Amino acid sequence: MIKPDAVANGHTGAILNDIIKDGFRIVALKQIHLSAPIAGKFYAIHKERPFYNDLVQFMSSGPIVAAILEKDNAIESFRTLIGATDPSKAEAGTIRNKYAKSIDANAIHGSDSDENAQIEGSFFFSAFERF
Ligand code: FUP
Repeated sequence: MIKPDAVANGHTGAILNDIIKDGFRIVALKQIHLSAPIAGKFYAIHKERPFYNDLVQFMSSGPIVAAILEKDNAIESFRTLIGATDPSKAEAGTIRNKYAKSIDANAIHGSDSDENAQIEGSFFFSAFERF
């Protein structure tokens, strides 16, 4: 998911280009504006964390771009491509290093396991939207 900060700053095309150039295939793609309740549901796993309310507010502050991506070893490969959660710690050349400004507005989200990738993919896309 490309987050509201990166979409608002006009980085959608550059980020998708980095993702494609890294060998990912786009299976599904859409731009949508999440309501606060829907963003809260997506991040329900973080409900008890101190940053949850700010995270939900931020993730519903503007449109996001959701995608399902395919590649061998996709989870690990994508996390290498996006860099550390805190952009000040993200390696040079990573998406967060290039396009993110803070740990809360950090440009992009990647699933952390195959299981969560299935859950998160189904959160955004029906079977008819996957190719
Ligand atoms: P990541 O898997 O890299 O997206 O990171 P996490 O799942 O740990 O965190 C999810 C989101 O919560 C981050 F993208 C941004 C937000 N967050 C904060 O706002 N503050 C924190 O200290 C940690 C995470």
